[in-house]
Amino acid sequence: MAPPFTQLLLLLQLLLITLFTLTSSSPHHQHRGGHPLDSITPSEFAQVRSIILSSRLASNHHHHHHNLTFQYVGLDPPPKPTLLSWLSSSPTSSLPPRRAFAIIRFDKQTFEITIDLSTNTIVFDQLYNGPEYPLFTGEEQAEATLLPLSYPPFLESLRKRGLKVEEVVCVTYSVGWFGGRAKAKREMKALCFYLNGTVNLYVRPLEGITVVVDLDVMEISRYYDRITVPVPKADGTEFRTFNVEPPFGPNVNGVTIVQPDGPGFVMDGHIIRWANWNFHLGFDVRAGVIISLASIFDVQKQEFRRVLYKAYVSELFVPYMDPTEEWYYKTFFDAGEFGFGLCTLPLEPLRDCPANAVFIDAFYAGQDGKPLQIPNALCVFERYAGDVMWRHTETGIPGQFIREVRPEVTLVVRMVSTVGNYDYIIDWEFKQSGSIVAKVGLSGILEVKGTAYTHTDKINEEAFGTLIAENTLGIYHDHFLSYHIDLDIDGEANSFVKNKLVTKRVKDNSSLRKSYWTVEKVTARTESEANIKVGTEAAELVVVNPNKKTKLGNPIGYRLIPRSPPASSLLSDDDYPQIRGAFTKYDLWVTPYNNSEKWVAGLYADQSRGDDTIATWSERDREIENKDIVLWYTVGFHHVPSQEDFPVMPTLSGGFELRPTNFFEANPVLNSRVPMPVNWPNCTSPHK
Ligand SMILES: *[C@@H]1O[C@H](CO)[C@@H](O)[C@H](O)[C@H]1NC(C)=O
Ligand SMILES: *[C@@H]1O[C@H](CO)[C@@H](O)[C@H](O)[C@H]1NC(C)=O
Ligand SMILES: *[C@@H]1O[C@H](CO)[C@@H](O)[C@H](O)[C@H]1NC(C)=O
Ligand SMILES: *[C@@H]1O[C@H](CO)[C@@H](O)[C@H](O)[C@H]1NC(C)=O
Ligand SMILES: *[C@@H]1O[C@H](CO)[C@@H](O)[C@H](O)[C@H]1NC(C)=O
Ligand SMILES: [Cu+2]
Repeated sequence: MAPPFTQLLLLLQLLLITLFTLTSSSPHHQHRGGHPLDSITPSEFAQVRSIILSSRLASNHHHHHHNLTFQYVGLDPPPKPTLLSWLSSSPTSSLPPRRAFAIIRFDKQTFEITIDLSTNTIVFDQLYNGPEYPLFTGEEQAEATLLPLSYPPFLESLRKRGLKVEEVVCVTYSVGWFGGRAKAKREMKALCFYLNGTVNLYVRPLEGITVVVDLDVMEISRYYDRITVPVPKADGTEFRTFNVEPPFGPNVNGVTIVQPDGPGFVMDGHIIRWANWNFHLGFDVRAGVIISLASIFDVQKQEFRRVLYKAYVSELFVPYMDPTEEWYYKTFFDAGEFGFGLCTLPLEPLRDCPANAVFIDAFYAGQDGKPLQIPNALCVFERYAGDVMWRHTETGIPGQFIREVRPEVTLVVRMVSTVGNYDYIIDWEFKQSGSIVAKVGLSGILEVKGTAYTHTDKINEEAFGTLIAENTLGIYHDHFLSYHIDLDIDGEANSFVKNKLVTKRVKDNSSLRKSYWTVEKVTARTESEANIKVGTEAAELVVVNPNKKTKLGNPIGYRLIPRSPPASSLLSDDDYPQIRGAFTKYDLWVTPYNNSEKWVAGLYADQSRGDDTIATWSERDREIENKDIVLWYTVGFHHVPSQEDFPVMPTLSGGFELRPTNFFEANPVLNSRVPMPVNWPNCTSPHK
């Protein structure tokens, strides 16, 4: 949460881009206007801006008296039936109407506006009068963080502590919601940090000082200086290579991946074709990367088969576990409040992504509606990590030694979102065997609390965290990423099946064994039957197409395999953050597809009250059997900080795999080929 947007904003202003039109040249469904799922282009952002500005300001000559800010602008994708019928139409058929959705603040009110970009008209424009608020913009946060630096009571607090204002930077935090019914002001809290020549700002908090900013008038509305805590030491907080002190770590020999003949994937507009996979790559300022229309070529059937209609991170909820005055409200919705895409920053070639990576820029609307560019926001690369796709050595046949091995080469799409202190590395990996692996890596800086304690033996009260450095508590917290996973296994009509593994007793002394386990298949008929706390029962989580069977009669399916220990919420159901982040109650929810159910914690996350979450949608307990269904799986982490997380945290990973289960008639990579020999001029292989 809470990016230090000041510097970022400067960077972005430098990057203000010249408009251009995306050109695409390609046969299949890449008509002249691109693909219907392409993200809003820079020229379209400009179009949205000009339509909205003229709708609000045209007849008014005093526009400088109005405040109009763009809190969100993104693609309003065509309804699924429209898109599917377009996909199955002839490649020359015209594109479905192209729409953008915008949430603006206009004179302290929120409006939802849908724009038809093809006809250049507003098709929907309505006031949202509820108590919840849209995403923050980077610009307003940057402005808010500067306010304390010229606020006399804050300067007085610094003077009392003997600190220099030039060394202070502030960061904005969402305020949450704690039960009041009345509509509250659109506020953020600003907390400040003491650099004093260092750069690891988050580990040097000015604990005890809280500034509340009213965003609509951009003024400090309340100020608290309640406690004085020493600023943690600067020693040991450095993380930049050129400044870290010896002794250094061991040397590792140079290593790289080379593809002298170029990458093995093709980008056709925003469609990526690689090995047996095809998918569309999109970007949204709220969700970050969006994978759509993933289908896989079935060698035996000689056709592409549909697997995934759409997948993205729908929310990232990070509640802290310190209920005291300075910390209780820290319950962040990093997608719905801060914009998981907005916090995406340029990737560093050769470090964030390997040498064979191809980089892709992303665009979003700034607060003034003008397009901004994030260069190198995404990278796509083939990964060869030395792993084995499949193998067998046969030694059982006298006189023969048979060995077959296939090395595993996969395709990865990556982005990194740095939401303030934390860095989230988001990967989507496609395997030739049909698996799609979603992975998140957590790195960056912990959100720490300044304390007087310098040794755990001295702590004589509840500390709500681990002492990870002198005067520095790493507060217990969670990271919950809810993935929207709209699988369409060979078509939309799918069912969710729990393949329960149950223990059986051997009856009637018919065997020397006393027990064994077997599979009981339970199809979830309604939403409530699908909710699962993974790990509390042994079960495979399978999405099947009940209308299609393999030649042998097994239902065609894909299963979801957690790649990290599940972690559902430990908060009580009546706690306010839990009401807002209700999706964390279960690891998995299944809903029938509904175009308006995109954000698992609600369209409006800032100061949300839990009125529009998956828990409220699912109260209807809709039928999900043999329907177009969506899985919402939470990759969760209960984070008990440890000293190794200081001053910057080594990556901790989690995720899940979507793996074919009776989808193919047999091993789909039986006939896969070993990658082509590397043709690298002027290099001789050491292996003769
Ligand atoms: C516009 O914003 C300024 C501060 O940024 C505020 O003082 C003023 O009240 C706002 N005006 C309206 C009409 O909302
Ligand atoms: C700031 O840096 C100076 C010089 O290194 C040091 O003497 C002082 O203690 C530091 N202050 C804080 C609060 O860290
Ligand atoms: C199973 O074997 C046990 C011990 O040999 C015997 O007591 C019991 O009656 C047997 N049960 C059945 C159902 O045959
Ligand atoms: C879609 O979801 C929204 C929000 O949950 C709901 O208001 C609407 O009635 C749903 N539409 C259908 C067709 O179920
Ligand atoms: C290989 O060597 C030749 C002759 O020395 C040189 O002209 C060429 O650029 C080299 N190619 C590469 C890829 O290094
Ligand atoms: Cu953490």
